Amino acid sequence: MSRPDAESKTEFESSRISGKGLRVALVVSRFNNSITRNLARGARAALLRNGVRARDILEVDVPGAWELPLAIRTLAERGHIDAFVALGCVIRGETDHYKYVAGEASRGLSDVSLALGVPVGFGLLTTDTARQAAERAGGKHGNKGEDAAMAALEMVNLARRFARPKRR
Ligand code: INI
Repeated sequence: MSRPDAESKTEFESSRISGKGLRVALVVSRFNNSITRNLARGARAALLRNGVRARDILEVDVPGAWELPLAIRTLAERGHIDAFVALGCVIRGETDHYKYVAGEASRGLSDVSLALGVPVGFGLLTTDTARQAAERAGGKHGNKGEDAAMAALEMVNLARRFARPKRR
């Protein structure tokens, strides 16, 4: 049985989310870029709306979803970034390729986030059709890029709330 929309949407603690003073990187796949451009647009708008300064948003692109995890690790090693937003789109084709790209990219994003201890908003669409993807990239099902950006900010805020006090 399908669930009502309100229950299946990601819920954010909007009142608790602030992006003030944060540096955030959008890592965007060029594969299916008519979709991923819209994800990036939604993510950027959400960051700006929540207090991240335009100059503190870094945007880099990569060939496909497969490359997202390594790009994040590389950026994390080069400079201070408070959170990442990974944006990509894998559409099921006729072959098993979909399964490997979608599965391994997803696993890689989880691995890199846990290994670095840095939030990675998961904005990787995995859909059966291009239409379903478009509906989730600024269409009738919202914009998952925006959701991923909000999730990343919320996780930075959570870490700050529970930060250990500095020893004197
Ligand atoms: N990359 C995507 O981001 N989405 C896809 O749907 C996709 N498909 O279907 O193949 C895809 N493949 C490319 C992959 O991410 C790598 O960029 C490529 O294999 C080079 O390493």
